[in-house]
Amino acid sequence: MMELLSGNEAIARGAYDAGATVGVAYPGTPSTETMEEFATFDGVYAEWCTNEKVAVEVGLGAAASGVRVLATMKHVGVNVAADPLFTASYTGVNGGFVILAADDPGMYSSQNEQDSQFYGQAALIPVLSPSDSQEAYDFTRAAYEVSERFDVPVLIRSSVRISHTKTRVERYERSSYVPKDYTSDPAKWVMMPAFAKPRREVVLKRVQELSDWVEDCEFNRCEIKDPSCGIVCAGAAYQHVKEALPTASVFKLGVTWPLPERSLREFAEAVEHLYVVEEGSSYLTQAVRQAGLAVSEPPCELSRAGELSPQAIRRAFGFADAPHEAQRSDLPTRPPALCPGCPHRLVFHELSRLHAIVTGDIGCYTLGALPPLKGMDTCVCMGASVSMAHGFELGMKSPKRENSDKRVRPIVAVIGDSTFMHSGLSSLISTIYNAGSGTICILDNRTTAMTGRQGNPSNGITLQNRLSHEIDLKRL
Ligand SMILES: Cc1ncc(C[n+]2csc(CCOP(=O)(O)OP(=O)(O)O)c2C)c(N)n1
Repeated sequence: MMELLSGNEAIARGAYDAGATVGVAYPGTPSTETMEEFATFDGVYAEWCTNEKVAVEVGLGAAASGVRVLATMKHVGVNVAADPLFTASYTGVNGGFVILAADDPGMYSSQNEQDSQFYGQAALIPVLSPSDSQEAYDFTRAAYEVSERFDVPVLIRSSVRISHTKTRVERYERSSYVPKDYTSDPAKWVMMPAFAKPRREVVLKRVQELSDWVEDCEFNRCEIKDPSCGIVCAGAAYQHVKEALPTASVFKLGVTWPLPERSLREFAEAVEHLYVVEEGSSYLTQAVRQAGLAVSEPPCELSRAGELSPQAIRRAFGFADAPHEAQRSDLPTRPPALCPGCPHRLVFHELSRLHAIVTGDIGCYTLGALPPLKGMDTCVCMGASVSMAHGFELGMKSPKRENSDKRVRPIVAVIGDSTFMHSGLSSLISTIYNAGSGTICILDNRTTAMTGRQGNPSNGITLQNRLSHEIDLKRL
């Protein structure tokens, strides 16, 4: 059956067709639609968790019990989930556990750029990097086999171009997966030092097994054309390379950790110059160099900032022409703005008038930082408004500041309802515990607006519209 699917939809279908029955996520661009799609399938359970750490822990529990699980998040969500993720590499899984990390090079809707492949390398869990929706489907489906065969969570690393572009996908029969049995095994699951030390040996042995497996893995392929120029690439970068340098030889990686070092060495021997083209980081370049291969630099440097494009690659490789660029620059820019009539405007207006130091947070309301409101001093990561307000309070109370009139500016944290539940709550508890006295404004618009109006604990609307509790913010 052939369908036109976005990478996100393809990942959801891949998981479903692999027999996954539990989905856990916290929304975040560009990953959000994946779980929204998965939640619509027959016979699955899916939920928004309060944050990504919780999602990975719920997912790990479900996988431990023996079912196949999909967890989805954006790249910064992986930072939040990193704690359970690194130790899940030690415990392993039981039912297959696949985690989508959707990166946002170009920062279309993010506070930073990160390459999630580093997480796979650091946590020693395999990373599959699809370059179109068919691969997103195929890799996700196969990731469950990999997860169970090597008893390890598997990371699917996508990026905005893959997540949101629709390409053709051929689907296969849904697997008739039967959940595995669960038997208590503290030596595998209770990660205190006495048990974690032997598990470390298991992890290291697994790295060797994965390194053997990846050499013959069908997700990597070598396309030999012009032997003077060989390019190693993966994900969206592969599509850009094919368009920009159609005659180049290409080693296309589907698995980006661990690397198929022997196969890469053979490719390097078959080409005169070996290059790595990648987006937003030097992860792959470093990894290929670590494998002992000499990587050449293109004539002009490829920027590590922003999204890659065929034009940028052509320029880096010394071609003067840059197709499509003129059309691009004709497009008007459309900076985001608070919706007309948004009640939060007044909050920022008032805070500006009070000349408050406003520690902000992430959500629609971050736009209150822009003119004409200009009502925000900081915005770093989800939850940081509350803890940074406490930090400002500590700094402003400093005795060295005795004669400064700056100390009289009120300090106010501004945070949305979903963001408060995500991680503002633990900051609030810390502030109260430490006798902080700042003001916190929870901008409760009864929804997670920024990512498309998902439910959250303070409005009590769950992903699959189950009967639920609504947390009372005032009482809390
Ligand atoms: C760790 C992390 N996860 C997810 C996101 C994506 N994200 C940014 S703000 C936000 C929620 C915003 O909802 P809310 O706080 O209710 O504010 P609103 O947009 O409704 O004003 C989400 C999911 C992120 N930036 N960082």
